[in-house]
Amino acid sequence: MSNLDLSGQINGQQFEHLFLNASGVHCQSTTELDDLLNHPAVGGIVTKSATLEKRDGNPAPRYYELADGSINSMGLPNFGYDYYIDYVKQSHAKPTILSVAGLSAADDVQLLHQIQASDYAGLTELNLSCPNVIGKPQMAYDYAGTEALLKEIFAFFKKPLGVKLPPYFDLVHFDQIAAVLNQFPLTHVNTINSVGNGLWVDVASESVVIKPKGGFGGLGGRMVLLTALANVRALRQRLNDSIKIIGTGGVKTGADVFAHILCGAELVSVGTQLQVEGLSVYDRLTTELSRIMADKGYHSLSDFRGKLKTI
Ligand code: RRO
Repeated sequence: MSNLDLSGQINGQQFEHLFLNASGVHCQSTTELDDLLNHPAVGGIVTKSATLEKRDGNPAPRYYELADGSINSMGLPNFGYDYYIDYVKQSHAKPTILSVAGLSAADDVQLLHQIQASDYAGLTELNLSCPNVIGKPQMAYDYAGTEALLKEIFAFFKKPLGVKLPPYFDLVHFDQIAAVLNQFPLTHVNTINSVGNGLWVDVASESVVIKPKGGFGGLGGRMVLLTALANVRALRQRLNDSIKIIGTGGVKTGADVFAHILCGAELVSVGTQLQVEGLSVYDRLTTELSRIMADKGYHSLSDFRGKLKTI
């Protein structure tokens, strides 16, 4: 099992191992990012989405673990752009993805100008899908707005850039977002962000479980696996081959990882289950995935990537 090839590539950058963290989990501080990079089964890291200035985020409690996943309304707590660009500019043994999230389209443009002007040469990911900033809708649900923003960005941004997308739920919406994204030289899309604005009700206390926004928050973990797989699959069927897909959402077992790859994911990131289980989740997932691949006689992810059968 140890000689399996679990690698993937984005924009020619080799990720020796397919696993990443999902942005937001174990990636706010440099210590957490170092932990991830030092783990042998982690192929690379994604930073917490950086805003122009440091933010404390929403009031606690703002993350709650459910039997089958999680609900969060963190509100973009992060140490600010300077902190994360300093980190990714250092020399690391594995690829880095700098996630950025403006609080407005103008902020997005400014963040990307700063990256363009820096000497960072790695991957950047623009988060178009944070569901938790009060009063700020998720940009990627506005197709015309996303197109206009990407047009403005690619007029000056010449470095490798991908986007983080929210989940879509209608086949026409997959067509619409793919038609926008295919106009641009994106390196990748990362799909899905949390399923925005769910609500958990604790019946015993007759209460919501997180404080911000009256209890509404983004859903993650196993309960979103089917939505995540649908988004990976539908986008893989529609996007240019050059735009790779990072599959995010609902991964709890090696079989879930296998399913993401079958749907077309190049790499797979782990969010809620990393929060629940800690870094050892990557060892378990590697063992479980490797066993499935060995049983099926597969040697590399490319043996089955995107090869989901239909009936
Ligand atoms: O910080 C958050 O509340 C957050 C972000 Br930026 C995001 O992209 N997705 C999410 O579930 N939470």
